Amino acid sequence: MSNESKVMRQLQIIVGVLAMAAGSAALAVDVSSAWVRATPPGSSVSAGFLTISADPEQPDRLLGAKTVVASVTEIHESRMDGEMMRMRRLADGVAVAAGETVILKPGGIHLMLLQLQQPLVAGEGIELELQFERAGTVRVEAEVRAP
Ligand SMILES: [Cu+2]
Repeated sequence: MSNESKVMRQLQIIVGVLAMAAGSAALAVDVSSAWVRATPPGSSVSAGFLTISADPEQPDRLLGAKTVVASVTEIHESRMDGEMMRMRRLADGVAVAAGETVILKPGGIHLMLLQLQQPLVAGEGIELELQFERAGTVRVEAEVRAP
């Protein structure tokens, strides 16, 4: 291989790496409107809600979440079972199809914050760390709102 073609090959590799980097940045999910319920005195559980929009070209999946204020954070779904509202854990997380928006909201899918380490006070904020299959770790600030 001549020196000139070696340089050309190296340039091609660099351009390829840059294209991959730009591509992965564009595939990030968008997370907005994150909030958690303030806790009444003596309560050590809360719930978190947020809106996830996937990239138009790529689906993603919320696999889990954590926050320093709770020892355990699970993904739950509420559903009516006759007259009873029941919750179940979504072990496979939450799939978000390409170009779609999924809203975690009261009465539906939510983050369950268990074994809270501190009261959640309305008007304050906590950081949520979300784990996505493709986008990786996404950190958002969640507003604490009155229940
Ligand atoms: Cu729950």
